[in-house]
Amino acid sequence: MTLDELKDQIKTIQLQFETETSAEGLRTKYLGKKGLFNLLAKSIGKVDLDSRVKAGQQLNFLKAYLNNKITQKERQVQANLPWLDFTLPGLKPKVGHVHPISQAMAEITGIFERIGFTRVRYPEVDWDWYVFESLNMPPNHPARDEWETFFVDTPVDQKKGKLVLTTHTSNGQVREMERLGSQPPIRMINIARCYRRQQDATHTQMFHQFEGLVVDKGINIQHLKGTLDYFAQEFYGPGTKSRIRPFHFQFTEPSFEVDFSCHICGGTGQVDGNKCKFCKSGWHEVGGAGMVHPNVLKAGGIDPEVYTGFAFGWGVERTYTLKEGLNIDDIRLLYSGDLRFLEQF
Ligand code: FA5
Repeated sequence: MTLDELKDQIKTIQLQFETETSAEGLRTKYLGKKGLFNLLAKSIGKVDLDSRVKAGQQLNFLKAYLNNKITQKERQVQANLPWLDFTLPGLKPKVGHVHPISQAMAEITGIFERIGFTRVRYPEVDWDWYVFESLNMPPNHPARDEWETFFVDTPVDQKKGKLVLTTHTSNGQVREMERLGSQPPIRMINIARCYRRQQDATHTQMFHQFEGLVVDKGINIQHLKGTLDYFAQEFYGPGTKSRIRPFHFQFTEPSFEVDFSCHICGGTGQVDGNKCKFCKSGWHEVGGAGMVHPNVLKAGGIDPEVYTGFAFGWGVERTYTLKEGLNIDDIRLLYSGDLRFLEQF
């Protein structure tokens, strides 16, 4: 190669560079390891010996030229970038939190675990046997009507009947007896989703219940009442009382409805001489309870002549929304997915 030919090639590279419109990738294209400059520099060995020094100078000139031009272009790009103030405080990413009902379930679990209950979980789609029949509600029993049940359209099991969406957590009672090989003592707290065909300010189609079950020798109503009072004080605060009223459930005998005293009026039903607007009577109903029916113990393989037990089942949403300061008058809000509501918890 002659010196003139080398100069021509240098010129061609310069002309090519002048047509570049963007600064992006220029350094690699022209000055990179496999860039145009290096390709040309390799051909210096082909230049006549007496012109090599000059050829080297020409190449150095090209390198400096490219370096300057590329730096200029890069600076132009930087100058056009929007102004960035690195001293400004950063944007905080939104941080989520545990849903209020999950918080309530964790708190309820803790309260019962402190007095020796074990948290368990049982299927939320379960057999008719566990949801109704083993709980002393044979097929076609009118008491079943109270549980507005969603049935699952699947083949019926010969022994356990239809599959249903669990209407209450009481399906865990006989399951827990089976899990422990029908060997008391039993101290279970079962918290799960339940489903009923209901929808208004105090009912949702999907809700949660927590179910307590205690079975042992000599268990009586005093143990139930003591447990209710303990829970009332732990969950709602000191001074909260529990009250049981006669009721009917097929799976407990005797059966009760459970109320807790209202934190606004302290259970009196009166505020400054007027009816308490929050409770209207001094008490809030939260759920049901009772002494486990002998037929239920038998269904779980436990001898009712030797063992007795108590059970209770309450709505988590109902229990939670009665907490002081919450003032949630429509439990559907909890499942509305509305962040303006949820972010307050
Ligand atoms: C029962 O479900 C019984 N299994 C409770 C029980 C367990 C009694 C063990 C005896 C022994 P009940 O249908 O009353 O009972 O429901 C209990 C509570 O669940 C209600 O007081 C209410 O707080 C809650 N609950 C019931 N249906 C809904 C619903 N659709 N939406 C929200 N909460 C509900």
